[in-house]
Amino acid sequence: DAQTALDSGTGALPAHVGVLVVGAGFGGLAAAIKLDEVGEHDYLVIDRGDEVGGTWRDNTYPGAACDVPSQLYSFSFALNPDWSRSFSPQREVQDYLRRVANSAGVLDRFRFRTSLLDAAWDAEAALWRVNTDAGGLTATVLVAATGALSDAKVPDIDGIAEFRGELFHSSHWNHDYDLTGKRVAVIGTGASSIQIVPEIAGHAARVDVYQRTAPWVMPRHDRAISDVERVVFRRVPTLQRLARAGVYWAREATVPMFTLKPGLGRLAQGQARKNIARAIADPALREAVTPSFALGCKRVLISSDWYPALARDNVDLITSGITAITGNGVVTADGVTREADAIVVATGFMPTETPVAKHIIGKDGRTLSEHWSDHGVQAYKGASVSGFPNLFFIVGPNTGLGHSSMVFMIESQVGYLIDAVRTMRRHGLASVEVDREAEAAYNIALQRRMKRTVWNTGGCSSWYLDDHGRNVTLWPRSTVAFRRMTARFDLAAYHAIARDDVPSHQK
Ligand code: N01
Repeated sequence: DAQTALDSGTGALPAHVGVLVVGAGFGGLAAAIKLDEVGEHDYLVIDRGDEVGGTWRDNTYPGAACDVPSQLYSFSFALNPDWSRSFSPQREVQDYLRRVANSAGVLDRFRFRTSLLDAAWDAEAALWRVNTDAGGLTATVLVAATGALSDAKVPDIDGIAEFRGELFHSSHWNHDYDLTGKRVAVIGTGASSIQIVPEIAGHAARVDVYQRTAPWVMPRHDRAISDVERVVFRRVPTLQRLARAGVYWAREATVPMFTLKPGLGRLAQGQARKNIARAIADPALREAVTPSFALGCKRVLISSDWYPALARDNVDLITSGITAITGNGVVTADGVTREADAIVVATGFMPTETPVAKHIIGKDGRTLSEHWSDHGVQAYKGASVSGFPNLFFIVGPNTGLGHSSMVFMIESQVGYLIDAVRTMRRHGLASVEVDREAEAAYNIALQRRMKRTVWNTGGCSSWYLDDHGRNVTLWPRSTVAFRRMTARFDLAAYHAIARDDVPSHQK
């Protein structure tokens, strides 16, 4: 399967496509499959990587696994009866995506090792002029399915470039470098770090964990899925759908805790505190790992081996801030230098910057980054931006989740895209551009709702927020509400131009 996924997608680029999708992760793959399903075969997916998978292809660090229950972490149209655990290891998610791509028969429409350089809207011809490092093409519709967590954020720590040991980001793990017996510094205590540290602590000589902010960590109730369950799920898919629905609604029931009544999180905080008390005897360490903000304000992490790992003799939690990195170690504000053979930078990604925005040039000749730096990062229904006709986002602004599976949100957004493409065809439209007023009204209402969520009131700073403290990342309602909102492409909110009014338009 892996070889087929690698071998496909190597042909030359066509001169023009109806729909160009950038990104071959969950989002791009779902877009391809659904376009195919409705008979819109004139599409192409490009990706800078070697195969499908996106973030699941790239994040191969030790311990990488999904922190959303596996029953929820698959497409609704391709359930996976073969998950081996209730929380899937990265490899299984990646294998699943390869299998889905292969069996859908869409890979001949993918071009890998192809990076978007720029895409500029040509208003006269009503199409996108796209340059990639594998050549140029034009596209009627451009879909940014590039993900929120695809570009690594490496902090600009004084002296970081001078470090003479091995240094890599969690999403670019160097598997050729053996950490056995090494002194390892891990910077960051987010979702990636809490999976990495317990895995490497057993064979590294020592691990220094540099914590800037303690996260809330709930127990992870992971278990093996038995052969019997797998056979049942394979033979009776309805039972798997029922199991999935159970997990789904349990997650959905937690939405008010994040969005309406942040106080409800105190119950969960009690559980998280017990999780600390069970694993850590040292009162000073207990205090150091106890967060000072409301649960939910940052992503709630799950792990049953994080605190036990921190309690190991060869693991130290360092809470004094990093001031510099030298040729052979890390210096903290208390004046101590700790030597390290390797530094793992688990400092996250650039979700609010949306790096692809630098490459997309709208109808007034400015990039989407420039547009957003004036107006704030925002989109209509997470999908469309005024000034950028025929551009659609999958995992656009304010479509992320703190409580459930992104795959559900991705399918909603793909549904909106597909309906847009079909609406354009049905009405003979060359372009659709969301009205500035509709976009503004949508975002004013959204940010008003955001004000009472735990992400804004919980007393933390997080990657959910932009430089002005606006949450531009998460969806502040239930996923059901999002599905309803995106069920139909909302043509009334768009300025449309008919094909007949664009003489040179590609049919
Ligand atoms: O990144 P993060 P991540 N000096 O941004 C710290 C998803 N994910 O890669 O909290 C020192 O969460 C930073 O500190 P602070 C998931 O959505 C999913 O761990 O900003 N420290 C924080 O502790 C997740 O939320 C899975 O004060 C610095 C850490 O680095 C998202 O990916 C698994 C620093 C960064 O945490 C990102 O997770 C893994 C600096 N200069 C990830 N800069 C699943 O299981 C940052 N930090 C599905």
